[in-house]
Amino acid sequence: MAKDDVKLIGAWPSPFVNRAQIALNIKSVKYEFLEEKFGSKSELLLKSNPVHKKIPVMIHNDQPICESLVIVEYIDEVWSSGPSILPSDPYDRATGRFWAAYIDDKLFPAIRGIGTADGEEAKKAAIEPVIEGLAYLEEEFIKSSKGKNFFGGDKIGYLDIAFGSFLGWIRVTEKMNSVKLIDESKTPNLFKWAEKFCADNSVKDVIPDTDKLSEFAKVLMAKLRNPQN
Ligand SMILES: N[C@@H](CCC(=O)N[C@@H](CS)C(=O)NCC(=O)O)C(=O)O
Repeated sequence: MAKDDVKLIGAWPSPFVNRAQIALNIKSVKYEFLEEKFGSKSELLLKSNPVHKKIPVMIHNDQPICESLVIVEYIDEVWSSGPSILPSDPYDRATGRFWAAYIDDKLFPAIRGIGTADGEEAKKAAIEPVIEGLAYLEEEFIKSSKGKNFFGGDKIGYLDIAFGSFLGWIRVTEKMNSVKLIDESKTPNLFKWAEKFCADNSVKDVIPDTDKLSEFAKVLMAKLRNPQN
């Protein structure tokens, strides 16, 4: 068992930070949460992640680890005696990493695009790639869950964390744009999965409440529109 001095530099609304929190919870690792102030970057963050200057950064025994998915993999390797996060089969691991990259590179930017689209037509066009992406993930869920509750089978695994961390923002996007993205009739498996994921002990206190996150989203959007304020 590793010697455990664990600090996590983050902020509650960040889905990337939420990934690290969920992984630490799965492994029952105690950590100190160092909350960054919205709109500024601490000395510790700049020193620990000088390349990207982004959260999350996990500091394990004074060593910084950056990038949420790298952190999740690191946690899985270091606390290997806890429940496994990555699949044991190399092909399943490769597939999980493929979809995690798809989520970060394509799906999340597309979801953000709904929030920033101006006008009805632009909104409609922005929703299309999200619906397409969710249909892919519905298919992947059917393949990889093999009739169980999670992408990872009986327990939450790597792809559950990579995708599930965005559920708070997906719900906020649904609410603020009066659109259903994870729709019970179109993606019934993802719909059930999302409920189970959010109710899990390792997740339920991590994924932000939709109303609270909506309030934060309004502040964030105002700031993006007018960075001077
Ligand atoms: N690829 C990174 C993305 C992290 C990220 O975008 N973090 C945001 C918060 S949600 C951030 O720190 N933004 C500050 C900035 O862009 O300057 C990861 O997976 O950790």
